[in-house]
Amino acid sequence: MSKNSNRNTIIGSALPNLPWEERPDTCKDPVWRFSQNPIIGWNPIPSGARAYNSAVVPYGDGFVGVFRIDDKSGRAGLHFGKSDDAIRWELEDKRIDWVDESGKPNPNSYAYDPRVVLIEGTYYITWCDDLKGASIGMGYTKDFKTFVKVENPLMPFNRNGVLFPRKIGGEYVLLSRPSDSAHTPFGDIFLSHSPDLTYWGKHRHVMAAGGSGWWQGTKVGAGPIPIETTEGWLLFYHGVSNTCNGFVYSIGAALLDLEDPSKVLYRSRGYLLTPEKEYETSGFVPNVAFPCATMYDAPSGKIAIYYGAADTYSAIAFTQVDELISYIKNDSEV
Ligand code: BMA
Repeated sequence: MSKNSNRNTIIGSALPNLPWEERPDTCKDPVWRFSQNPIIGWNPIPSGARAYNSAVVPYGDGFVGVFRIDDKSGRAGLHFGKSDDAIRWELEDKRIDWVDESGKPNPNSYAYDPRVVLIEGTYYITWCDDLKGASIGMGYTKDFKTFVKVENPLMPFNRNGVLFPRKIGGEYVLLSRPSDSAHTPFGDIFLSHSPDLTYWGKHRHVMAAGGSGWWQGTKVGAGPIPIETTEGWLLFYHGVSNTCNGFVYSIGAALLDLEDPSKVLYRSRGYLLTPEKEYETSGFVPNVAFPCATMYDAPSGKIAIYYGAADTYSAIAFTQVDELISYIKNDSEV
């Protein structure tokens, strides 16, 4: 498949100003890194030490994002950022001030690994929140000025809450990864349904850690918002392997059934990206590649994957949807 092919595989909008770089001739892989990585380094704002595992979306003529930034006490919080090109980011020094639905302050004690999705005119944000332990936090904004925090959708312990970008069968659908209170040594991806984004049920198992590939043998967690394609929901996820030097976080992808996304149609047997570059293998937590967002240009099938590297840096990788899907299908293990 030529890189400029146009099969309209992605069901979505055009984004002609998507950051993009062609695959270098020396690279034969379906996913390749941006040559300007990392795009955000140590101490990106006066109050913050590290900005990573963050979510970005197109907004107006440019881009905005909700960034995980660890402050100089090490505590994680969420900050707003904006950019003209989705590469150079202007990050606010102050954390997002959450309010409740009546406008009263509704602070959280910590917050990390945000995802942002536009559903029917509202931007929903999910993150790992503190509900007497790690749980899924949820909020929304219409203008990236007022941020409303709503009820936690699921009980602790849980992480990696990721909403689908539209209702499926008339209901909202949320991926999550039930966990424990610390650095969980297990974890499968589940999904839950809701008629109203408040009450969640009809929980289904989606995919387990393991398989013949050791890179995802310990745990898996949903990454960016799934991308709707003619071949199914394209879900990038992180897979974790346990080594004598700790966990290693890599990136894989799966295709889920469009009508029933608890059904995995295809799943990459090998990883698509694993920590290799110094900004991935060395930092606050070495050997972590953790994707929380993608942006795409539907007509060309170009996808930019935003990932956190070594719990320190923000980085971008690229892929082309048709090539990626045929790669996954050719070496799939569900
Ligand atoms: C997970 C989360 C991520 C982090 C990863 C590696 O449990 O806390 O935020 O990137 O560990 O440290």
